[in-house]
Amino acid sequence: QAPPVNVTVTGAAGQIGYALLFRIASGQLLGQDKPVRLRLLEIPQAVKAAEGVALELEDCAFPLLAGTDIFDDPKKAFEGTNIALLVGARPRTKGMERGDLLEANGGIFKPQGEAINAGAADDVKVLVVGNPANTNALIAQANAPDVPAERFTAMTRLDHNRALAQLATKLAVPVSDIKKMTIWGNHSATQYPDIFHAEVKGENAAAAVNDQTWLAEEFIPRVAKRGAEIIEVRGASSAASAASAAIDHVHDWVNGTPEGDWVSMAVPSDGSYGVPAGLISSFPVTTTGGRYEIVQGLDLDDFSRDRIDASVKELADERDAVRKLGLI
Ligand code: NAX
Repeated sequence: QAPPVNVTVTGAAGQIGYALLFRIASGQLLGQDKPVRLRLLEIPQAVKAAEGVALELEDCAFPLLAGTDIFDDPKKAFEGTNIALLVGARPRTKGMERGDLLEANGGIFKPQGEAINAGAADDVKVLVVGNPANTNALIAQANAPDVPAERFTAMTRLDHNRALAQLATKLAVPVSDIKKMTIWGNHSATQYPDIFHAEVKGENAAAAVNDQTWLAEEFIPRVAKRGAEIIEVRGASSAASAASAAIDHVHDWVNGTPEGDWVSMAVPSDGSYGVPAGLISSFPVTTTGGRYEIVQGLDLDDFSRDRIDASVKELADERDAVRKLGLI
């Protein structure tokens, strides 16, 4: 058997962690031929809870799980790590301004970026789930100058999957009939789920829907605000669906996207589609051999352009704010 792949998960005792770790250990993250060793990072107060999760992981007797180690020190947690899933973050609490939120998360993602820089494996791939995910990824990346910038990504796959599900319901087709969905911009309410390049059994999805009012007034806001809808109905924020999207994101990054389809990932912009270089913004990407490429050459009409620009502007504002705070 191959040597185990080291997977570090932060916020391991949280609700996404609880939905994520068992799927990683069962082989769904990397594949059924890839043993994994889990490295869990938590804050000291939550280490005991993480130990409880580790006991349960043990009780699953997963054949692919080579072991679980628990840390409260990022330097140790990221030592030798190949895949880093940064889930733990500082949530927004009542009365907190955006600047306070960015600063509090800077206190988490700056040292984690430094720890990745210092000790991660040469092939490390990083996915940031903890919000504000795009800007937290930017902070980590800026503090890991020796790691190639493109290894830092943020999660918009949950938004992508939500968009697939909403469109499939609207057209009364299975989700597997839909290809080439795209989420552009920030993982926030300004994100733009784009069906103009999506296909339903090879036909253009926007043409198949043929309902601009539904698109602008139902689909886009419902996808963008689905997180709030889940909180309202479930009484807690999305956890299993977020974990599932994290599995999809890393799985496809490592194992490749199928011919004729793409996925959405927030990745450092290379200037494609007028998104300022360096911003970690969501794009349509294809992956092969463990590398991703931004899909090129898509035409954007004014409707799409305006929405992408608005979301990208929000990302630029967040970047400026964390720059002022000295975090990048
Ligand atoms: P929980 O509050 O259940 O768990 C977070 C865990 O992180 C806690 O156990 C906490 O002790 C730990 N933590 C805090 N600071 C840490 C640090 N410095 N190092 C290590 N661990 C630390 O939150 P959960 O529901 O699991 O959500 C986690 C994050 O995912 C949140 O920031 C949330 O906003 C974000 N989400 C992102 C999504 C996306 O699509 N990108 C969707 C789902 C989710 O809202």
